[in-house]
Amino acid sequence: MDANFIRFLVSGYNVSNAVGTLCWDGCRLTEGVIGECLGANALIPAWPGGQRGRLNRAYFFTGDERQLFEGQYLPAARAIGGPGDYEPLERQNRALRAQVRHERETRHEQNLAELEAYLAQRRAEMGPTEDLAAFRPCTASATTHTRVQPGPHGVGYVPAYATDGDPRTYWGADYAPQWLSVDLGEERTIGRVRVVNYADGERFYHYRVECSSDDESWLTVAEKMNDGPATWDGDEHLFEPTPARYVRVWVLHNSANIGLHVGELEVYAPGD
Ligand SMILES: [Ca+2]
Repeated sequence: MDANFIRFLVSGYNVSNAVGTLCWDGCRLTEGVIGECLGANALIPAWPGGQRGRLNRAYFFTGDERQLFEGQYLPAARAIGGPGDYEPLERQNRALRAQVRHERETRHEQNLAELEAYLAQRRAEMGPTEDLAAFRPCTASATTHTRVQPGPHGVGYVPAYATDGDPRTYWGADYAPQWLSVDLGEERTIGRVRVVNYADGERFYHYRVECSSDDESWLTVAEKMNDGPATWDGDEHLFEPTPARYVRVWVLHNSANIGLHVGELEVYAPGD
């Protein structure tokens, strides 16, 4: 394959996106293309299987894939007669890439605004609640966000979904263990938590619930280590009255896949 064409290919968003499209179609890239792409600091898009070029260099075109690739994308290369043609194309493609990045950032800001509006609406709909964790700020060890599954508002399965009062919106992170923590705002005495994961009728989760007054030393107050299937009602745990400002769920296992999920984390005072 012509080296100039590969440089042209990886310099332009549209054309390198086309490579991504081919990847989604099950295409694999040759060692040479991977090397050129990495040399040009171009991202090789992830495709089913979740691999990226830097992690796995063993991609090769089959005969059909090569035919598809050359049939669809080599015509673009014919616009290049030499280095003099390549440079303006590269400038144009970099400008395109900058525009796409700008549009993506703008969209991200819009999505964040939609998430905030959604949370405000949920809060208004729910009204007063005994749940000390409701709409309190959450943090987490990680958050799942992929272009394939960008979450309800396009910004990932963010921690805020764990305290929005809807079990079916959830925080998510991949590869156990992961934690989600809610800040109650001040130290409270608590005696009951309810944890909802994600329910499909079969899968089960293992998790541990801890609380802390200083976000540093933690006391385990509840756990679920049995293999009972997760439900949308979740699991309720009663324990001795305990002072806590922070309540944290370590999700240790999901029997169905690599995702760890908390749909709701509710926290109550003893007797509530
Ligand atoms: Ca939720």
